[in-house]
Amino acid sequence: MNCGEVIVEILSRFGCRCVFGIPGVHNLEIYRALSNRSEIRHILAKHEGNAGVMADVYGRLTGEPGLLLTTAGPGATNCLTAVAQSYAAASPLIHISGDVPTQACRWPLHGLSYEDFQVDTFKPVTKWATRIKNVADIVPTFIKAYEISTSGRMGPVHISIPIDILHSEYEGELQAPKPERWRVVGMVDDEIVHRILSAKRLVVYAGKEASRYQCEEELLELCDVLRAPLIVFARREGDEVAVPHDHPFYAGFVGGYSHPAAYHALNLADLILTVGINPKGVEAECLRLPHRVECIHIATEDHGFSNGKTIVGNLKETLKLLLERLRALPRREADNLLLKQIQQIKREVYEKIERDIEMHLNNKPLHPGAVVKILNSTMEKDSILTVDTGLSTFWIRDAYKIWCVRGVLCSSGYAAMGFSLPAAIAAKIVYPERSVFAATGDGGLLMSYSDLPTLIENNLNIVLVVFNDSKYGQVWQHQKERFGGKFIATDLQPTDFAAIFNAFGGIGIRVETLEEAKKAFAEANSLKKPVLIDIKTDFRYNVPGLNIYIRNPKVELGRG
Ligand SMILES: Cc1ncc(C[n+]2csc(CCOP(=O)(O)OP(=O)(O)O)c2C)c(N)n1
Ligand SMILES: [Mg+2]
Repeated sequence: MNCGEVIVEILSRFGCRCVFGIPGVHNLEIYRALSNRSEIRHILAKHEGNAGVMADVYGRLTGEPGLLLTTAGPGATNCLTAVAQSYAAASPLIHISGDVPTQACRWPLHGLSYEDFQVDTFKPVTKWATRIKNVADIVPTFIKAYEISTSGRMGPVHISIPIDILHSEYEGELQAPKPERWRVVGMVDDEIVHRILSAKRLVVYAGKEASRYQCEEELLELCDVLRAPLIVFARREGDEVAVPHDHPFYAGFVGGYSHPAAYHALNLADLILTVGINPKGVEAECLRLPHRVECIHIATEDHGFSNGKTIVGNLKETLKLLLERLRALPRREADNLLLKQIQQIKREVYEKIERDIEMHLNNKPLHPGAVVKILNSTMEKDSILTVDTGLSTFWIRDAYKIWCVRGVLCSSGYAAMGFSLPAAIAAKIVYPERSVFAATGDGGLLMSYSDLPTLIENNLNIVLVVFNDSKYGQVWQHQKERFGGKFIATDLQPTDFAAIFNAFGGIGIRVETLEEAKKAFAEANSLKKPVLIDIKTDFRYNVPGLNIYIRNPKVELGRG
């Protein structure tokens, strides 16, 4: 058996069922081995950047590492942005890449001036990056990669495999058991339980790692048991931890901008129970506003928080234990007034945003909020929406109604355009029975549209919604604020994306009015085929949330 076959055998034993990638000379032996396997599906991407996003989202939704397979040099570096994004998102991912030979000449095919260029490139954007130098290192490397990517703060790892190693024969018997998952349960002692129960105004605050450990159900149950509000961390793109918008304990998001309900709850809290927040970033920064409060942190490692105790463990397992302990005790007395106030503020915010959109509902080109309203009425309760980076992102954050846990996926802080199409592909592969919608600007689609054929080849009936404003609208808005009437590099040529999708063999529908848009969504829903709805939208409207949410100047720009 050659090392390509060994790698695929290891992946199979680890339970891997899907790989996203593109072949090339330097990874062909892995492809040869994949061609003999039916248990591992391969999704052929058309750009490694898209393959990387697919692997990232596959990892987020399954909890198993997403697998990304590239060839050496350009194949590998093409996915650098996606791997960096998965690092920012704390997504479990293993990037396997072909590489130049161990004894490469100075400028080998796909190489640069030194052999370790590829692995060095990925070091800063992964939890671990390594180049396999000996055949005997393959099994331990893959075991370590799996363990690192799925434990603690999850994230990507990179493995470079020189082509000569890949072609070598593997001697001896293959011992590669599936590594044990990291299930350390944090110490929930009496003191902690007592402190939680005795808090007057307890707030539960979930960071993005809570979503990577798929804790949404436990968080909602915890809030129910404790009768405490839940606030979640949000980047500009939207909630990192997606829970139903109308859940009685959900109080909104905090971040560079904070929802007034969440801010109110945070302001009054005498104890904050955090789950999966990163101490170095905005997630923790929010807690200092407007004052420091005692916290109990449930975290994947001891970050040295100085404002309270930290319980280290697998977030889901630790929450389960905490729930078990709390369920056995008398219920905590709820602050009903606070809970009422939260619901009241949430209602007022929704109404304000609705009013803002209603005023422009029949305008042409369409108001982006009008499109979001149609999404709200078209999507089913368990539908998944993937979101790109651009103006549509803000409209979705403000006006879209999430109905189910993990119902929205966004790029998670790294904010790379071109996320939503490949993210939707992965979501549909993980959940073939659920409807999946992808929202993107025209600019975002131009960055990722090489994978439109992937929808058709794999018969993935995703509805792709294009907010087509012939602009880098979000950048235009920034320039409007800051350039005193001058604009540069924001115009995009008017493009008929429906025609492009039709040319690829999909169903493209172009719409300009509200009625046409409603009809197109209804049609897309009934067709059960890949559909692209190209909607002419207007980039000039101010996003209402910016005047409603509370700005955190310290974290908004640059660090927000
Ligand atoms: C990969 C990448 N390049 C550049 C940017 C900067 N950027 C943020 S939003 C944006 C414009 C987005 O345009 P579009 O997708 O058409 O959405 P719109 O704002 O027009 O709705 C740009 C260029 C980015 N976030 N990611
Ligand atoms: Mg645009």
